[in-house]
Order: sequence, then structure tokens, then C-alpha cells
Amino acid sequence: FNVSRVDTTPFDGQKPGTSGLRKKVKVFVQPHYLHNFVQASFNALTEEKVRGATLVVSGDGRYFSKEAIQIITKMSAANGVRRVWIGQNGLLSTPAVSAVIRERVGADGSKATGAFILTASHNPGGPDEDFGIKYNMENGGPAPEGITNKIYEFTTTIKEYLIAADLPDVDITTTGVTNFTGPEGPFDVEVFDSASDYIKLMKSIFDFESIKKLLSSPKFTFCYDALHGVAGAYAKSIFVDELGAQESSLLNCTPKEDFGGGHPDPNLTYAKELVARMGLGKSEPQDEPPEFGAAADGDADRNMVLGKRFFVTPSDSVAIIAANAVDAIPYFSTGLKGVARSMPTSAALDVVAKHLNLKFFEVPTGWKFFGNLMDAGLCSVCGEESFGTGSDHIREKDGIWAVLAWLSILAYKNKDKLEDKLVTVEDIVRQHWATYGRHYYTRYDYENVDAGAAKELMAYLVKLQSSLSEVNEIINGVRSDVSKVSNADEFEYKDPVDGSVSSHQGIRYLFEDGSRLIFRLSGTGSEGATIRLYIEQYEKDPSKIGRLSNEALAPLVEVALKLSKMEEFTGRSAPTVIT
Ligand code: VG1
Ligand code: CO
Repeated sequence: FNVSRVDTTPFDGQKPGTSGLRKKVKVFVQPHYLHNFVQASFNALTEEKVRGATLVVSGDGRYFSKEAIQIITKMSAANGVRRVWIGQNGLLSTPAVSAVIRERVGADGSKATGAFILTASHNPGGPDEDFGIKYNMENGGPAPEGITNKIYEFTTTIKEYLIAADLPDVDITTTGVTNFTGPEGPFDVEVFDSASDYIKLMKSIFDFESIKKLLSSPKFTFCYDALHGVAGAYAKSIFVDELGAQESSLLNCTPKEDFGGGHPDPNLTYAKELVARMGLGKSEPQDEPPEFGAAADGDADRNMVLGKRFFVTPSDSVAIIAANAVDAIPYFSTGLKGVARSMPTSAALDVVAKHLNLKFFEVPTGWKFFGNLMDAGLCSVCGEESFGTGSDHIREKDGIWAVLAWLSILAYKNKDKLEDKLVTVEDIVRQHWATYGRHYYTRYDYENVDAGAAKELMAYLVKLQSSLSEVNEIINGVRSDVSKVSNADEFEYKDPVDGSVSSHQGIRYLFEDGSRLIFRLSGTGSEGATIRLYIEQYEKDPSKIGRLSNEALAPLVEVALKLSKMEEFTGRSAPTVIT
């Protein structure tokens, strides 16, 4: 093949957000748009790192992925990359990409040095919906801010990109290696099975035999909903073939370019079919709900865990996994190195860390901040309130790992007891609350709000922070039964490993009784602005831990809405989504 230099001009707004660049497909398909971003990424990584590299290129299979894979392959060839690895049909979950970078050995003994992941995660897909791309580093984790800022800078000044325009399209449907020769030597494309490396890793972490005993027991019923995302490419092999679940327990497990027209976000709003089956819908299901249900997002890094008629908040989930990991999961049997959560995630994990005397870290939203802690051996288990849970087995959150972690805990708690009454998901959560107290928690999302209005609201809240007495006066005027704000700030994080500082990571109001209100602007949307409001209240009194979450939180919600003048700024009387 030959290398062509193509003239181009910058596009506005190619700044990677919380997790890569996400835009409408209509934006991505503009001539040169994807090319500019890919070339800017190569430029940011520097020629030295790109030449001879082995790059993984794959994603959740959403609309435009196939075209994007061919473009990135041709640009990789032209930029001196030595090998491109592609999951069969272009499919690799985000956690599987991380695993492949860290674990896989290529046909010629090579190891990957980085990856382009093609996904907009939980955002819908299809010609009128979203596409996304992000770069992951040699450790398998998302590029840190130092790199993403550089990528953005290059997108603002880009004048040309390199592409091997005459390289034939590679057949991504069949596994195998294709060799090419360019002006500087060989270039190989290897298409490989999307699931086998990931499954191998899962088997090295969990006790598949004990999970299999649980899953094949007639007492235990199970349901997994991939929401037509890429988790479907793993679900049958893992849950049915390896672990003995019934095939009928898989819902929406065929990956689709448009996720079947749905919103591949595993929460109580969007995972409708699963929610109904689990007995959490508006009407009672026909059949008795399964004991355990779970769902994943488009790229399978998120998870929602449900029991029969019971929702596990993601903040509780990571705390419960951390509390039980050493007993229930062989990978952790020698102990946890530490635990971490993102700032808006509830403090349930903090309480566990304290009890178990574990190192604890609070980082800004987005998985990239956990990676440094893990590389330094400071953190084993971490999570976010946004249905993200994971560990240092890779450098991304991991939806299927979280499900296997829960199944391991259930298997452990029911060990030798499968003939008796089952210890359920709900039992485990209630027991946890009884031991550690309960963090009532909810998140309100105001999606697609006018960007100017969202900024004004945030600026107003920052200004308000300078006078706590004024804040407390307002609060007291709204609800006198809510405790006082003792501290308010904008969250800033100094990475304990490399010392880098990330500022403006959300506005916090911290109350005397441990309650918190947090306001942030989302960094993953593709249109307008999304305001996220996180509401949390800690209850230690065992007689008060069984309340309905929305009732327990009602006073704080009222305070949050009045304090922020939410309706005044946004014109919205209600959030778009409540989780
Ligand atoms: C959201 C979540 C955040 C998560 C991010 C990526 O970001 O709040 O916790 O890490 O999505 O998840 P934001 O900036 O919109 O709040 V995923 O599943 O899109 O990779
Ligand atoms: Co995701």
C-alpha cells in the first residue's frame, strides 16, 4: 500500500469528555471528521509510540463501527503502526478491550500497546443517534487527561492526516491474519475471537464450579439482559455454556447496530423488559420473578443488579462486593489492596473501608482516575453510582465481572445450603445495611438542558457557597427538618500517584448529619447539557433503614431543587431520568 497525505481543517468541539468523544452519527460521518480525531490521537501519542505499535480497534458494534474500523485500520497503516487487532465482526466490550491489551498474545507473539474503542456506551445507536471513540493506553485504561487534552489541542490545529487509501478493506467477519506491505515494511491485521481472552480471564478470577452449582440448582433462577449491546457476544458462552444457566434466561443478547431501537442503559427506566420480569414493573409479571437479574449497557462496562422485586443501588453494590470479596472471590483471597469510589457515589463504600481498615480513595467521575491507583497497587475494588463496578483485573469497569461477583457472593452465602431456604439478593443487602447502616441515594438527571442555562445554574451554586449562613437560611426556610450544611466546595482531586490536579469536578454541599447534595454537568452527552443532581442521606439507626428510598429522601430533594433554583434556571419541573 501507499501512504497519502490528505489536507484537512479543524472541526470545533472534538474535546473528549468523561469517556472519549461522543457525537451524533451525522457529525461523525462528515468527511474528515473521524480522520481528524484519529490523526490528532496519533499526534498526541507521538510518532515514537505509534511506530511499530500494536493497536486494538473494536467496540460495541453500533452503527458506523464497521466503516470506522476500516478508516482507522488504513490510518494506522499509514502512520507506521505495525499491527491492528480486531475482534470478530468488530465486536469487543470495553472491559474485553482492556483485558485484550493486558493479556492477549498475538499470533506472532506480539502484545498490544493501546486501543481505539468505538462506543458511545449507554447512549442509543443508529443513523440518528450516537457514535463515539476513545483511546486506551498500554495499561488497558482510558487515556489520562494529559493525553486527552493533547488530543484536543491537535484537533484545533490539524492540517493533514495520513491514510493508506489503497489498502483493501479487511474482512472482519472471519478470524485470521492478513499481511500487507507498505513503504516502510510489513503491516498485519489480525481478526480474533471476541470472547475467548475475556472468558479465560474471568475463569482465573472466579470459582466457576461454585457459581455453576448455584446456577444449575432448581432453586435459583436467573435472568440477564444485554439490551442488544455487546454483552450479548459474551453472555451465552459464559452464563449458558460455562455456568449452566438456561438459554431462556438470556434477554436481548443479540448485539444490534441500533440496540433494537432502545436506550442501552441498564437502569430502572431503560431496562424495561428485565425490570418487568423481576417484578419491579407497573404490573405483576405472569411468572414468578427470577431470584437474580442483571443488565449491561451498550459496551458492557455497566451493570444493574436486581433481586426478586428488589433493586440494588450501584453504590451499595460496590460496598457489598468489597465487604464480601475476600471470602467469596478467589482472586481476592489474599486481601484487598484498597478501595475507591467516584466523588458522587454514596459513602457506603467508605463505611466498609473503615470497618475493614482498608485504604480508601475518592476520585472524580470517570474510570480513568482509578487506573493510576491500581497501577500503583493501591486499589483492588472500585465503583461509581452510575452502574459501574470493577477491579484491578483490568482498567475499565466491567459489567459481566460485577454479575459474576454477585453470583459468587450468592454462591458463597448459599454454600452447602442449596437445599434449604435460599439466601437472596435482598437478604444480603438488608444484612449489609444492618451491619454498616444504609445510604439512601438517588440521582436526578436533567438531560438536554440549554447549555447556557446549565452553566448559569452551576455558577449560581458556586457563588452561593461563599456564604454558608445564607445557604442554611434558605434550607431552613424550605425544610426545617433537614440538617445544616457544614461545608460546601467544588471538588478538586490531586492524584496521589502522579500529583496531577483535576479541578471543577462537581459542586458539593456536605451536611452535618453526613447527607450530601452534589451537582455536576455530564461529560458524556452529545447534545445540549445534562445536569446531574446526586442526593444522599446516611441512616445508622436500624429501625429506620427499611424505609422507601424516595420517601426517606423527599426532604433533601425538596431542598436541592429550591436551593439550586432548578426550575427557574432550566424551565424543567421534573428530571428526565431518576435512578
Ligand atoms: C457518566 C457517568 C460516569 C461514567 C461515564 C462513562 O459520565 O456519570 O460515572 O464513568 O458516564 O460511563 P457523565 O460525565 O455523563 O456524568 V460509560 O458506561 O459511558 O463508559
Ligand atoms: Co458503558
